[in-house]
Amino acid sequence: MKIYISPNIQLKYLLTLLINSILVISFTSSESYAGKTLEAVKSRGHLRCGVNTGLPGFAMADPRGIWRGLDADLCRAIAVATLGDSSKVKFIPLSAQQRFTALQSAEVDVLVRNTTITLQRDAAMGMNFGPVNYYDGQGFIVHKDLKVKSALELDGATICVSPGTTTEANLADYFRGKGMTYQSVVIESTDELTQAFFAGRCDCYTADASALAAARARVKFPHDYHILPEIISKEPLAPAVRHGDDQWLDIVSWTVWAMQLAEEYDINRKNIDSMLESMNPNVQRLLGVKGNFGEILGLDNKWAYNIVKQLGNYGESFERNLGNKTKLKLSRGLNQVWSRGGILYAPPLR
Ligand SMILES: N[C@@H](CCC(=O)N[C@@H](CS)C(=O)NCC(=O)O)C(=O)O
Repeated sequence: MKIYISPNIQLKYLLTLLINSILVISFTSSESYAGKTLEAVKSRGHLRCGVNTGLPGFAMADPRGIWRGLDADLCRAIAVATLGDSSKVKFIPLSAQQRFTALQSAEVDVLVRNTTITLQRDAAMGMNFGPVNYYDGQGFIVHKDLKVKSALELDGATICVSPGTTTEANLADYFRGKGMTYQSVVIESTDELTQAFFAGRCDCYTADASALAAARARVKFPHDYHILPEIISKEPLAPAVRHGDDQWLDIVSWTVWAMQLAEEYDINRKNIDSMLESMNPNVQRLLGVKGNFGEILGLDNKWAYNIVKQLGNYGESFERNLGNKTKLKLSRGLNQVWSRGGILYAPPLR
């Protein structure tokens, strides 16, 4: 297990960004990807999708080796859009620190790995982000024995945190802003990090709130742990692609939006064939009954129909992976279509 305790997180974070930026410049200047990703995926016959090494609800291989989760479903949806078949994906597990170089070196076609959009990542690291597929925020979890009720009581605490994440940087900002101190225990593998926390090596574990729910769902006595009320950051998680291939960004973006639009128009896996008869022009355009919207993207006109037929709409994927029937039991909150009180607002497909 690789553990180190770092008093100066901010410097280390900047150093990681600098190294990543140098790698980005060397990769992007030597190769141009314009329009090439779709061609590469088609000729290879499968999508290479960068995912988490194991985050329940988002991307995690089940005991049979089948990848499950909201992010895994988005990888499959992109495979359906481009190749017509949800099984044509190779899942590439990546740690937080590996993820950006894997995308830049074209080891993956797309990164769907609980990754927060930030200005640095967007503008200085050679990436473009598609639409958010999960609105998250950073929180803290503690053992109930600690009798801590608020993050403001964590002064001097030992905190488990993942390296190369916005989590690490937000933690430093939050504590500095409150005039509090902490000692971080930084471990690259999520599995080992959460094990270290549950074994009592840290007073507290900080991560995206969905990841805290996922971690708690994995322990024997989840009720021994308390997720503190403070959410200290915005973590809009979105798929990322390389700069320089606009068509590919459009495909990834409209794949996210197609699943959200299907939910907005009440199209699901069960009723989709009867929806082909719908008189609603929005439904007709989405399902390829009218227009050539797939073709405009470089895809089959039945791209969105195929996605929903094989995987369901966004809400179906959410419920299957994160909702009340899962161990995570996350509520829809912001991650609901706008017409039902959330902030998922897909643009018009016309
Ligand atoms: N959303 C944040 C955090 C993402 C993140 O990587 N979180 C950790 C904690 S759940 C993780 O997934 N670690 C797993 C790993 O690095 O393999 C980011 O984009 O920086």
